[in-house]
Amino acid sequence: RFLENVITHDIFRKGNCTVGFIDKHPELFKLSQIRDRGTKTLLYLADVTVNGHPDVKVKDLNKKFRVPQVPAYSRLEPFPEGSKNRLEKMGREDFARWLRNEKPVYFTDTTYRDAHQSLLATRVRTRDIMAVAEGYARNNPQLFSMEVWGGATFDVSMRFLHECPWRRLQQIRQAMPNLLLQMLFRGSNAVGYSAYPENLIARFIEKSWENGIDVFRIFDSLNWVDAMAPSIRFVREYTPALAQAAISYTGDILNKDNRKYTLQYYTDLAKRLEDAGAHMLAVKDMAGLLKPQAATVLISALREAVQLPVVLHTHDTSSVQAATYLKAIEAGVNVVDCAIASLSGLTSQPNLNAMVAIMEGHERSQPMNLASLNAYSNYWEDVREFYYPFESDMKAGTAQIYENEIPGGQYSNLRQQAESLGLGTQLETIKRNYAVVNRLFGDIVKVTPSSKVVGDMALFMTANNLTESDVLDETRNLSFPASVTGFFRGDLGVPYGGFPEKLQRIVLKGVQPLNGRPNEHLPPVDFDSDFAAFRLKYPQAEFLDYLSYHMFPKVFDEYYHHAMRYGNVEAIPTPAFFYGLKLGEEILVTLGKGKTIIVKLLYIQPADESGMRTVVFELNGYTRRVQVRDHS
Ligand code: BTN
Ligand code: 3PY
Ligand code: ZN
Repeated sequence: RFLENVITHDIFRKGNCTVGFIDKHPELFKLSQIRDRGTKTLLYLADVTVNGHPDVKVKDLNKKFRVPQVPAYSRLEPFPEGSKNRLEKMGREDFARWLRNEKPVYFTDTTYRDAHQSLLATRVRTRDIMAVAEGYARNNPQLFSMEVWGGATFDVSMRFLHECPWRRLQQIRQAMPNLLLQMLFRGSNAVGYSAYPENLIARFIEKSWENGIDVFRIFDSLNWVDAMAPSIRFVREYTPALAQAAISYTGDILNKDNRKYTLQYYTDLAKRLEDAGAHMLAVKDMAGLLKPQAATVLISALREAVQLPVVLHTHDTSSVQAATYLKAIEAGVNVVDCAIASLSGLTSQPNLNAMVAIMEGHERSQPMNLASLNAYSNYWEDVREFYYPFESDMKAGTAQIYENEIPGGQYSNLRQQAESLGLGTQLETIKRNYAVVNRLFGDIVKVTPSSKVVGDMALFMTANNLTESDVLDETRNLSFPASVTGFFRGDLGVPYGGFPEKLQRIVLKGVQPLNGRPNEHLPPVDFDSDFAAFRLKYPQAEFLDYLSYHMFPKVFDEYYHHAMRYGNVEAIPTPAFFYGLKLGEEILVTLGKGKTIIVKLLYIQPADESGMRTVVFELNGYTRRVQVRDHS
C-alpha cells in the first residue's frame, strides 16, 4: 500500500499547513514509514554502489561470479521422515536410548553454522541458505541434525549482515520440517561473550525452541559444569528438546607429560553432565587436537562412563581429522559433525561427502545419496565465491595447531585481526604468544569466550613486545586488556585448577575476584517493565528483538536503525549486497509475497558541491533517482 506522507497530503499541498495540522497528523511525519520498501532498497543499492560495503576491505573489480545451481527437488511430495519426526514420535528419553544403540553412525551437518563461521568469518547470508534448505532436507532425511544457529551467527547476522537472526531460524525451520535443527549455546554466556542473568538464559532457551531449535549443544568456555547445569535444566524444564552437553577437548590425553586434561578428567566431566540431566554427550574438539589414537581411547571410555549417545565435533585444521572420525566410529561414537564438501576442511569440519564415501562397505556406514550431496557441494562452491573478501588465506593443514591450540574459528580470523591492529607481519609471533599466554594462564580450556581472552592477551604481548617474564614482572604495572582483567576477576568463572595466583594478583591490582558462577551476582531481568521501556525506544520491534537487544545492545541499536533506513536487506542478492551494481546490471529483489521488483542501474552522476550524487535506476521499468552522499 502506498504510504501517505506529509508532502502528498491534501492540506499540505494546498498550503494550509499549520502547527495544528502537525499535531493532528503525527503519522505523516514518521520519515521511516514514508519511504516505501522499494525506495529503501534503492537507497541501500545506491549507497553500496557509490561508497562500497564497509565490511569489504578489498574489492576485486574483475571478479565474475558463476550462477549457483540449485539442485532440483519436488515441492509436491510430502517430506520424507527424518530425525525430527522420530524425536516427536519417541520423546527425548527413548530417542536418546535409540540413538545410543543405533548401528550406523549419524552425521550432523554444520554447513549453515560452524563451517562458514570457521571459513568465511560467519558471513553467509540467510538468502543463500534458504535457496537450498528445503531441497536439502528432502534429499537428506538420514542426517541426525542440521547445525544452523547460535555461536557467532547470532551477532554477526545483525552486526554485519543486517539480518534478524530469529527470522533466519524461523525460515530454516519452515524449510526443514523433518530434520532436527541444532544450535550452539554458550551456557551462561548464551550466544554472547559474557554472562547474562539466569532468567534471561531461561527465556532465551524457551524462545529458541519455540522458533525451531530441537538440539541445544551447551558448553562452557572453561568446562565448568556448574555454569552449564542451569542451561541443561532450562532445556529440560521449558522445552521438549534435547540437551546435548559438550565437553571442550584440550591438550592430548595420550601425552605422558599431561597431568591436567587426562582421560580421567574427561570421564569425570561426562558423568557429572549426565547427572546434570544431559540427554546426549558431545566432545567439542574446537581446535582439532584429538588425534586418531586418542579418539579410540576417549570415545571408548566415554561410552563406558555414561549411558548417553556420544557425539564428536572437530575442526580439520591439521587436515587429518577424518582419520580421527574413523577411529571414533570404530570406538562407537554415535554422531560426527561434518560440513558439505566445498565448505569443509582446514578450519572447518571434515568433509561430509568424502566421509560418506569412505564409509561405504563399513559395518557402521550410513547410506546417503552421494550424488545429491555432490550437487549441493557444487552449489556451495559457487556461492562461496560471493564471500571472497572473508576467506582466510590458509592453503594447507598445519601441525602447528598441536602447539598453539587455537580454535578453528579463531585461527581463520587471526590474520585479519592482526592486520587491523597493524601486526600483519607478526602472525607467527602472535601464534607463539597464544601458547605462551595459555601457559601463563595455567593451561586453560580455550573456546569462546575464553579463547578470545587468550587471543587478546597474545595480541597485547605482541604489540608491546612483551615476554613471559615481562608479564610476570610486578614492577611494570601493565594496562592489561579489559577482557584479561575480567577473566582474572572471574567473569567467565574459575578455570579447572584455579587461577595462577601471582598473575591474578598482578592483573587485578587489588581488585577482589568474584567467586561462584559468573551470573550468580547478576540481578534478574524484570521482563514486563524492561520490555515496555525497550518498546518506547524501538517502537517497531517485538519480543524476540528485545532478546537480541539484551545480548548485544549496541549491535541491535545499529541493526534497528539500518532496518529503518534501508528496510529488510535480506532479499538483495549477495553480489549486489556486498559489491553494489555495475552500470546496466539488473537484479530481481523479492520484497514480500508477490512483490518482486526489477532494479537496473542506469547511471551515477558526479558529486555536486555538497558531496551528494544522484544514482539513477530503473525500477520495474520506471526511472527512479536516489541521492546519496559520496564518502570518498
Ligand atoms: C521496513 O521494512 O521498512 C521497516 C523494517 C522494520 C524492521 C524492524 S527492526 C526490528 C524488528 N525486527 C524485524 O525483523 N523487523 C523489525
Ligand atoms: C562458538 O562459540 O561460536 C564456537 O564455535 C566455539 O567453538
Ligand atoms: Zn566448532
